[in-house]
Amino acid sequence: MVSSDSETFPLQFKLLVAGGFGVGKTTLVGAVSEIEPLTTEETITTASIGTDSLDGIEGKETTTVAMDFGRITFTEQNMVLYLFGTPGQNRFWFMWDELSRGALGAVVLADTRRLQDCFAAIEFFELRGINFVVAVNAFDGAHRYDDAALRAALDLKPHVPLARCDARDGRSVKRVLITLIEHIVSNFASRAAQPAANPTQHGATHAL
Ligand SMILES: Nc1nc2c(ncn2[C@@H]2O[C@H](COP(=O)(O)OP(=O)(O)O)[C@@H](O)[C@H]2O)c(=O)[nH]1
Ligand SMILES: [Mg+2]
Repeated sequence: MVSSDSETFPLQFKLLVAGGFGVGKTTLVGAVSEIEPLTTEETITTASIGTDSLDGIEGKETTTVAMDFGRITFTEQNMVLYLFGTPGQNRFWFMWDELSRGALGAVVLADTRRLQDCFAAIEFFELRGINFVVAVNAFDGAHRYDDAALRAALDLKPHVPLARCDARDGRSVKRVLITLIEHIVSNFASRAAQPAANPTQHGATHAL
């Protein structure tokens, strides 16, 4: 699926970065983007205090009003990923459908101190059949849970990858993105391998 011929035009994919307010979406996009991330951060004003919960993220001083945008090139794979950070606050839900148009997959960032904040994002992608991985962001002082406990708490389907990351560390974020791409590729492959509903097309399953 991914060509290694650098002469050919790169494969370009749109990916979303979702999760609750203050979970590290802007940080993640900024850590890997090779272009100056296009963000629309605003200082948290007294107007948004009370609207945006700051419990557990008292150090946060800015908020993404619209979205983050970044680009990352994987030269060897001749692949370019475009990252779109979704606004975390509930009052921006109306933008999600528009943003997710044409998206190949998503990273749902989770903070173990406020796991419930990513439930809405998980449900959104499940309902729309958009492939996603959950990446637990390693905040200082946050309790470390094992995978089984996290999967149970998030009610994650067994096939959904669960990753750990530090959103400030580009290499860590790249690993999450690669996990997502591998998940997408394997889902496409297994869907293509499913026996066709029409018996006359049965031979198509052997094409892989
Ligand atoms: N310790 C730690 N802090 C982080 C990490 N990711 C983000 N932060 C901090 O958490 C705060 C919120 O991050 P931000 O990217 O603005 O969250 P967003 O609302 O999801 O875009 C910022 O002060 C970040 O510096 C992380 O992996 N570890
Ligand atoms: Mg942000």
